[in-house]
Amino acid sequence: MKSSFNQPIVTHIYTADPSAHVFEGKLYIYPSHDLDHDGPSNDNGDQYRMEDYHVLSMEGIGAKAIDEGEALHLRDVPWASSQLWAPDAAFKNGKYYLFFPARDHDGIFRIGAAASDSPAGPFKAEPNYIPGSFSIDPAVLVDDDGKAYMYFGGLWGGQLEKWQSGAYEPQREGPASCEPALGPRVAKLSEDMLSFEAEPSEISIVDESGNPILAGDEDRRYFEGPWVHRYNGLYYLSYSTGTTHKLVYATSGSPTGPFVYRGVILPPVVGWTTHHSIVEFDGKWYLFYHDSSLSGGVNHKRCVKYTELHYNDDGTIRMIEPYAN
Ligand code: FUB
Repeated sequence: MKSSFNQPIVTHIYTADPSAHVFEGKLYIYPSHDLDHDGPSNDNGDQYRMEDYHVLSMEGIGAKAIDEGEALHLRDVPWASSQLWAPDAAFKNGKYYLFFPARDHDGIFRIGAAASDSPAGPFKAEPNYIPGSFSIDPAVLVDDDGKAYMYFGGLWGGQLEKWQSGAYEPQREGPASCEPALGPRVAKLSEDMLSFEAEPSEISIVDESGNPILAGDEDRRYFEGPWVHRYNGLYYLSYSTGTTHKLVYATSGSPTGPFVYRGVILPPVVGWTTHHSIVEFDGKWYLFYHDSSLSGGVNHKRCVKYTELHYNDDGTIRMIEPYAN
C-alpha cells in the first residue's frame, strides 16, 4: 500500500516519535516501537515500555513504507535496563549513528549511541552511555560545517527537572510558574560522534521582546521532543509543549540559541504525546509526527504519519490541520 498524507505509514506495528532523514537518496524514519500491553499508565510514562527499534524506509513521498526489521534491541545494550524511547540518527565520517535514550540500571535516563554501515541498521551499541548524558529525546543536527550538535531533554518522566544542579536529584521539582522554563540541552558531539566535546548547556527560549518563556506559560514552554533544522540560513528549534499538546517552534541565527518563539506548527493530535521531525526531500519540506488514531486513542499505541510543511515568505511556518480533508 502506498503512503499518503496524514495516514499511518505502517499499521502492522505501533510506531511513534519519528526522526526522518534523507540517506542514500531515500527517506529513512527512525521511530520508537510502541508495545501493546495493559500495564500501568501514569505521568512517569511507565506505559511507554518500548524494547527495540525498527527502521522504516520510503523510496520517496507517497511510496509504501518498508519495515527494515529490528535495528537494535534492549538486550544488546549493556548499560540499559528499560524504555527505549525516542531515537534519532545521523551520518558522519561514512557511518550511520543511532542515538537513543533508555533507563540505566539505576533507573536514570541516559543517552546511548550505536553505529552501523547501513542506514537501515542493524546498529551495534556502545558498551556505555554517552558520558555526561541524561534525560531523553536526542535529536542530532550535523551542520553544514560538519559540526554535530545533540539537542535533548524532557520534563516529567524524562527527568529533566532533576538535573537542574548538574547532578541527578531524584526529589527535585521544576521551576515555579513565574520563573523561566527549563530549556532543552545542547552539546557539541566529538568528531567520532560517541562523546560530548563539552558539558551540555541549556538553550534559552525567549519571546519577541527577549523575555524568557516562563514555566507557567504551558502553551509555549519547552516540554520534550526537540528538533533542529535549517531553513534559509536560520535555525528552527521545534518541540512539544507536553501538557498543552502542541508542536511549536522558535528561531535563531545560531545553533545554540537563544531562540525566539514564533508559533504553532501542529495543534493537539489524538493521544497525549506529540513528537515530530522536519525534513527536506526533493525540494519540499515535510513534517513527520505521530498520533494515537490507529489504536482508537490509546496513548501508548501510536502511529507515525507525515504531511507537507509550508513556509510563508517571512520564514514563519504555516500551521498544519492534520484532520482537515
Ligand atoms: O515515546 C516515549 C516518549 O513519549 C518520548 O520520548 C516523548 O517525546 C514522548 O513522545
